[in-house]
Amino acid sequence: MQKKEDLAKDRLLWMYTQMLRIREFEERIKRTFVEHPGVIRGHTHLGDGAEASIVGALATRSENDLAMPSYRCHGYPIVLGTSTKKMMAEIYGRKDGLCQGFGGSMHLADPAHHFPGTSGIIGQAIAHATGAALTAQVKNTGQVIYCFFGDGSSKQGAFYESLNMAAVWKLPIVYVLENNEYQVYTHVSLEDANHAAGDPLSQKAKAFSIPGVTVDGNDVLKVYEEVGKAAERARAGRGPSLIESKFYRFSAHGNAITVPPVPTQFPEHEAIETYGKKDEYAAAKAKDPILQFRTKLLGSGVLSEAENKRIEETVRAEMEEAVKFALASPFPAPEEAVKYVYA
Ligand SMILES: Cc1ncc(C[n+]2csc(CCOP(=O)(O)OP(=O)(O)O)c2C)c(N)n1
Ligand SMILES: [Mg+2]
Repeated sequence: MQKKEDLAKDRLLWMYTQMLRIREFEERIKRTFVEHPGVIRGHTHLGDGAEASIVGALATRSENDLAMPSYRCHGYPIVLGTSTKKMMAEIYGRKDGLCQGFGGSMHLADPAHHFPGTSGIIGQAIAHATGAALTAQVKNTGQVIYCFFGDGSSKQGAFYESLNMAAVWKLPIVYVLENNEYQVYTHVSLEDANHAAGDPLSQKAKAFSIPGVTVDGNDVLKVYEEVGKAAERARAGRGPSLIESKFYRFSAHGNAITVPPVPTQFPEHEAIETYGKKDEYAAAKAKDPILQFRTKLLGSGVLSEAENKRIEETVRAEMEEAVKFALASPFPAPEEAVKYVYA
């Protein structure tokens, strides 16, 4: 893996573009709730705010490494190369979706692009990813598994059992604890509701004698650096690490607006307004990971204003196409409902 100082211009621009693609994809889903009410059914959890954390981590992958996140999962396959048309169609519940419309937002899967699947049962994806790391070790595939989960999920029993097993067997896995400050509506801090004991949460690594670091999850290059070290360690057969990546969840916990009255504006601040934390939200927005990276790239001459405009337009056009594709796709036939049910 290259040092962050040595990353070539095209790699930096690739990272920036992936961050924009994730943001725009999520923005299009928000707009869907307003522009095409009733089209998205069931819960949808958005990952805006996590762009630097996701891209910084996945930029350290080798070709066959797997990414295994939790249910807030749209950003990862976008970076891995999954078709955003198929993703959008899946979230719209359509036949041309990634999982023929049966999985929806929480259960995207694309094994061909190193994205085996996700789980709506929080914490369980940690166990699944640990199992995948055991497979990689037993079969000697050379793969590293990138496991992502939230601050809330880090309290689950599966977290402790999995990290214990991975540490004992030195499994090739990197645990990325995404501390976005919230578990549904409950804040992580000690002063507030205190849902998760321990600060920083990365100190949980000490219990397993594995490296544990906390990183600014709004800084894509810092995430790249720390996750990169952990991935190299895993690949060298030295076992797992725990990286706590700290950023902010810009959207409400989840969205499921399927019945009238339809809002005229997406309730972006829903969670924040529930708590009356507009200042907290504004402070987090000032540290927006995309804004920070863009400023850095413009300042260092890696990106020009003209090139930025071109990238933004390309990304917008891609997601516009994804929405059109999804809307044009039919629903699966009712008789297909039991097709993939085995028990
Ligand atoms: C086992 C289980 N318990 C409770 C829930 C309900 N639930 C859904 S998301 C969530 C909080 C997850 O918080 P976190 O792990 O921080 O992830 P984030 O939503 O912030 O990405 C809970 C409790 C669930 N899905 N599964
Ligand atoms: Mg959280």
